[in-house]
This record gives sequence, structure tokens and C-alpha cells, in this order.
Amino acid sequence: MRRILLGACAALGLLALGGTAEAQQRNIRVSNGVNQDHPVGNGVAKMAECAAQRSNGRLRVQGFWGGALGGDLQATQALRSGTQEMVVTSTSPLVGILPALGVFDLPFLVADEKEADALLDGRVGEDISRRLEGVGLVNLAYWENGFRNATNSRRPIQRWEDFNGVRMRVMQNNIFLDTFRNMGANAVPMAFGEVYSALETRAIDGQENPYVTIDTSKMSEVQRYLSVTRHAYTPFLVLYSKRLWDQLSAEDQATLRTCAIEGRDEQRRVSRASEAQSLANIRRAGMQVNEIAPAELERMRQQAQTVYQRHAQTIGQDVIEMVQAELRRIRGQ
Ligand code: KDG
Repeated sequence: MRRILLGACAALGLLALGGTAEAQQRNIRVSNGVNQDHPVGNGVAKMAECAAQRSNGRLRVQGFWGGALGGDLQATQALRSGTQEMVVTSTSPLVGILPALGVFDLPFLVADEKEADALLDGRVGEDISRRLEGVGLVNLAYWENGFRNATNSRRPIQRWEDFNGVRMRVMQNNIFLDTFRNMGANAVPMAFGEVYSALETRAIDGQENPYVTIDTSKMSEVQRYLSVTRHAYTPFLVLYSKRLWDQLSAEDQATLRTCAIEGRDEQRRVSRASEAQSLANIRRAGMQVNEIAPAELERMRQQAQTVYQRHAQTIGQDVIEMVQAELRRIRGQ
């Protein structure tokens, strides 16, 4: 009888304190290096709305923009130590944590968004997400950073030799460093948050990013030429700290997974719908945009092939073979 009474008091106490863990209000901080008017902003807004609706307001997702909580790598380390809940980050700066992520940096790996989605939303994405859990990161979805194009202040890039001597900022990633050094550029690794001022002071000549990032980060103010190379497709990871994830109820975990997928569909939709408008904005801002002749793009692809061999061991031959097999399946080869 005494035990029943004690149990009843404990339950009443919990209810007085707002019920069980499930009933707790949770503030979930999610950071990113781009500005809120980037399509990542649309994805976060959709994910936040979904989480609030499904949890009756208990799960409050709050976005932090422009690297306010640190760059991609710094924020991701905060997740691993359990001091921040979420980050939307490119895969590229994280290769020091999980070398297998480098497969997405291999030049000219995928041809279009259809192939990218099929890889990321299928067994390749599942495999990489499983590996991420092993390093303390729960990946809830793959969003779109997009196809990367080269900008610089010195000359249009018409063929790979035009990169010669150009000081090109690249993400902190040996594969990007190698890809651009292999083209003759002076590749400079740098966190995203430092790029605009480095371009403005001419500490570097150029950088490479998707149209939407070039547009929303106002790089046309400090760049003259945009050359459509589409030399790599970068995914965004929507990461949750595993330390903090494991403290969530199964119900809240399921809600956040569902809402990250709803956010993904909105973010990809806006990213693709914004591409033409971003390119128009870049042109209107005065940048000179050049396409590259198919024959010259093919020469760039051939020139870049050595990068695959040099980084296969670091990435993991098994990962590269898995991705290439999936690409053959997707292409019906
Ligand atoms: O947090 C934003 C970055 O992940 C993204 O813009 C990275 O493409 C990127 C770059 O060039 O650093």
C-alpha cells in the first residue's frame, strides 16, 4: 500500500512539473553559414512549422544564420560535444570527421539533380547516414547546396588552363584543393564565413558555389566573372547531435525525422525554382557569365580524373564502388 501511495505521489509530482520528458518544451537551435534568404531558410521554416504543429508547440526549432553559431565544422563539433542541437552543413568541410563524405566532392560525379536525389535518398544516403551516427551525428535528411560554378575577378574561365595562377578559395577539403591545383589554380582553403571579405580585399581572386549562394551572399559585389562549370554537386546534411538525440522520446525523434523530410522537399523545390532568378540577379548586378563549350567541359572532366585515383583510399574504395554502382543503376547502364 505504501509503495502505491509513493508511486501516485511521484506521478502527481511529475504532472505538477509539466508531466514526463515528453511534455518538456524543447528549444532546438539549427545553424547555417548562409543568409536566411537562401533556400535553406525556406527549409528550416517548413521544418519548424511542422515540428511545432505535430508537437503542439513543444518542439521549437530556431534558425541561426550567416555563421552566427560558427562555421560548418565548428558547429558540427558543437553537436558532437552535445552543446548545440542541429546544423545544416555542407558535407565537404566534414571530411576530417568522416572521410567517406569526400565521395560527394569528386569532380563531375553526378550529372543532374535527378541523379543527386536518387543517390542521396537511396542506399548511398542511408549508408552515409549510418556512418555519421558512428561519429556522433544523426543525419535527418539531405538538402541541396547544389551544383558549383566558378567565379573570379581576373578572367572568364573558358578551358581548364584558364585557372592557371588564379587564387581560388575552396572549402577546407583536400579533394577540392587537389581538383583546383590540378587545374593550375592556386587553391586556398577557407571557411565560408571569410570568403566575402577575402574577395573584397583581393586576398583571393575567386571562389566556387551554386548560383543561389553567390546571389544571396552578394558575391557579385566583389566578383566579375561567373563561369558555368558545374564541377561538383554538394549536398547539405541536416544533422542532430546524437548525444542530445538520444535524450529525445521516440515520438519526438519520429516527428523531427518527418519534419526534416518535409523541410527537404520545400528546400529543394525553392532551391531549383530560385536558380534562374539568382542567375538573372547575378547578371543584373554586372557579372559577366560564360558557358563553357562541351568539348572544353569534357577536357576538364578528363583532367580531373586523376583526383579520383589520388583520393580513393582516403574516401574508401568500397564507398566509391558503391556510389559508382548506384550511378550505373540510376543511369540504366
Ligand atoms: O553553412 C553554409 C555552408 O555549408 C555552405 O555555403 C558551404 O558551399 C559552401 C561553401 O562554399 O563553404
